[in-house]
Amino acid sequence: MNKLLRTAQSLLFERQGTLTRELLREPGGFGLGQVPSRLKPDTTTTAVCGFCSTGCGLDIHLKGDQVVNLTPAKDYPVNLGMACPKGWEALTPLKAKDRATTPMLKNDSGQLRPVDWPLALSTFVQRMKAIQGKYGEESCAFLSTGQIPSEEMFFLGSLAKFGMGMQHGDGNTRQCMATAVVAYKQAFGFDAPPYTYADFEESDVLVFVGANPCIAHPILWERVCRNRHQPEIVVVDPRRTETAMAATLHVSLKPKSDLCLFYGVARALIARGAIQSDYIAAHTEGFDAFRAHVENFNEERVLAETGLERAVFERLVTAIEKGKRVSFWWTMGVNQSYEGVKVAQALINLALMTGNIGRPGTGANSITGQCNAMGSRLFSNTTNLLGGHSFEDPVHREKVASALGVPETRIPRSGSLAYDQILEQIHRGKIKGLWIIATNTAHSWINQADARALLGRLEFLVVQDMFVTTETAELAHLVLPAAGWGEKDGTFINSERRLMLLKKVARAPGQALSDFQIFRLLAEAWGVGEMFEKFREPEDVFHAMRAVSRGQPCDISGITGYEMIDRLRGVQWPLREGEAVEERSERRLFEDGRFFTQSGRAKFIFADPRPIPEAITKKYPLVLLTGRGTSAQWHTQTRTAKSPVLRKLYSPDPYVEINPKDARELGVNPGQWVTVESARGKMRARAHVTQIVSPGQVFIPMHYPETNLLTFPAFDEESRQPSYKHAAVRVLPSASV
Ligand SMILES: Nc1nc2c(c(=O)[nH]1)N[C@H]1C(S)=C(S)[C@@H](COP(=O)(O)OP(=O)(O)OC[C@H]3O[C@@H](n4cnc5c(=O)[nH]c(N)nc54)[C@H](O)[C@@H]3O)O[C@H]1N2
Ligand SMILES: Nc1nc2c(c(=O)[nH]1)N[C@H]1C(S)=C(S)[C@@H](COP(=O)(O)OP(=O)(O)OC[C@H]3O[C@@H](n4cnc5c(=O)[nH]c(N)nc54)[C@H](O)[C@@H]3O)O[C@H]1N2
Ligand code: SF4
Ligand SMILES: [Mo]
Repeated sequence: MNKLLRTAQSLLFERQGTLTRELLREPGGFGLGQVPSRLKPDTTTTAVCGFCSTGCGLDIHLKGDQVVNLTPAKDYPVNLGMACPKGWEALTPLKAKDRATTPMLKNDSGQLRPVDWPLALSTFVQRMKAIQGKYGEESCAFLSTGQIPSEEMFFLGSLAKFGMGMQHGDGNTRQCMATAVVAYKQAFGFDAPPYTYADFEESDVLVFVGANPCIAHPILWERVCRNRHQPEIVVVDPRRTETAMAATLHVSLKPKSDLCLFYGVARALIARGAIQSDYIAAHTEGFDAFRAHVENFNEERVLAETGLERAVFERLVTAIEKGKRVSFWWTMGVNQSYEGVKVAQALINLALMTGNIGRPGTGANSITGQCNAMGSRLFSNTTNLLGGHSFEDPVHREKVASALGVPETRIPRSGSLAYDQILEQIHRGKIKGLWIIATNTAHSWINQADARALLGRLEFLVVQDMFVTTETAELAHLVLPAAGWGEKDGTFINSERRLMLLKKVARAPGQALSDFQIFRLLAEAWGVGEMFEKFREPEDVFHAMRAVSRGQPCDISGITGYEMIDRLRGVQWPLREGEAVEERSERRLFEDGRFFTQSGRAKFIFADPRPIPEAITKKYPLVLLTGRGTSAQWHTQTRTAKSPVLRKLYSPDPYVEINPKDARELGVNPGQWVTVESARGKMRARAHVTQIVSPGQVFIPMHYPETNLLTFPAFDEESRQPSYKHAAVRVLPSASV
């Protein structure tokens, strides 16, 4: 028996060894290749940026086979020759000194030490399988990301679930887009952001809610600036952000009073007769109940709960009433709320009742965050089955199984636990092995002290990242070194549903491999190589994406391959087989008034506002808001902090925005170090005394690792998205941390 096992093992390792050697040698296609095989020397090639979901095209210039620099692509329909500072600096982090260049394994004294790939792979397999053997298959889970190509997400989600039997896997998209996903699915019948970027230019009224595009989507803001209709630009945000300053109307409401506000707006529009009854009758359902519901939100109530002046409220209503092409845009100020789904739906309701959908310059439009958030929504196989399908539906399971050639019995019969529930299962001792890919949980998750403690309790934590120095990698038992953007091929899907190519233009350092290659090696090592034999390179997976998407609202079967995406400068979904599309075209959804629900009608969905989970108290009298700080900082800063140019554009010290009135009362001077404390933790920050925040509020950017020591773990019940943008804190004028 032992002999048999040994033979089997050595065969496996032999195969794995050959494969590893093959992968490492393969020219260009993989990590250690010299010249990216598909690129000619001395050329310029266009690839999509790897930071935000805008999806700017970047022209990357090669001298010989070496990348020299990049410039924003002039003829790219998204960015029209523009890029923000992160885009210009996209190549810099690739050369950082702390890149993960070999697999690293924690030794007995708790230090991460370099090991070779065969040992890393066998350790992964042996330890995960041992945990599954002891506690059941569900005791191992994964957490992934909206920042790797769809092909890699697809491979990961298939390998982990169908191959390794991990039922649970979620991603940082939960922190970001889950609310919009649920809101769209319920109202439109599918997770389908309807717009195209031309809508920024064609609206005569743009309403931005909880969105700060000047900082978070600077090139989308450039598109707004190209609008020739002298639009009314409304910003609904408690803070007077850069975007609010540039707007024509700032609606500075009390944090988390959005639901009350938009129901009040709906009521006022109905009262003024400013609704499109024909549209409502032909294309929607549930309006009468909605009309009855919003009766409860009269102007007095709205003004009391939102803290707005009457004139501001009325101007907002009038703008929507008078607008011919009104578009509603929302981001994290909506999604990251304990009642975010209902706020998003309140915006959808406004668009539906005024007929502002399916026409140029209109829409209820959620802007995505990460470069491939939309890809992860459709193709990560986490809460949805691949291609926006349902795990619960046997017909869907059969379709996906046959498209992939995997046994239907390998497909779980329900979706995954959400991110917070996976952590909860770690807490309960039910999940013991965790594989984290391209997200930095120990910095970005809400109520971080708790999250770090939980990660520390795992029997086996694998972190697959470009860098060894991330807060999460430092907690890992095993680090798998990943190639980054610019070092691999694949596709991203941007906010307007456009599939675009990223390209391998540089080789990854040392032994680092693309996530795609790592998944292939792990599939072999796990013993399920044959199940994924067809996935030789990313484009093979792209064809699998086409196959599973067939017949879905996100059908991409008409996109024949990477060459077509490159030639047409990106292609928006849907594109069904046989459909034609022009180069640089822009398309929006719902132009025919038909939605993806069973009845074909969009739904009015609503609920009563709920109390704030952590209200301010005498001890913690200030509301903490968090979000993006500058256009030069990206999330947990593993990439952007590596650029000397970007570092010049933001404060190296954590800072807290505080209103002059509060600063005066607390005896805090501008620039002084203070302590910000919540019931869960505290941090040092410099006081940025500013009118950006109203009295009673403070704001700290999320880019500093301490910020999430303060946040309060409340979640939207329907979407399980964390409510990052409300916690009760106090500010102490001394820095006593
Ligand atoms: N430079 C840069 N750009 C980025 C990113 C980055 O890290 N850096 N990250 C990307 C990602 S993943 C995302 S998700 C997007 C996020 O993009 P945004 O959502 O635009 O950015 P945030 O700053 O998180 O939040 C937006 C605003 O919500 C407001 N807000 C807080 N509470 C409320 C409320 O109760 N009601 C309303 N109406 N507003 C509220 C905040 O004051 C803030 O100004 O940015 C993307 N772009
Ligand atoms: N307080 C507060 N917290 C927040 C938010 C907030 O507004 N307030 N916003 C939330 C939101 S919207 C988001 S999206 C999250 C973001 O949170 P995270 O996802 O944790 O942030 P990132 O810094 O983008 O982490 C990405 C990680 O992937 C690595 N990486 C980059 N490219 C690759 C690759 O190709 N392969 C691999 N394997 N690794 C790679 C990076 O080095 C980095 O460690 O933060 C959330 N946290
Ligand atoms: S706006 Fe977003 S996609 Fe465009 S260059 Fe900046 S980070 Fe990249
Ligand atoms: Mo995000």
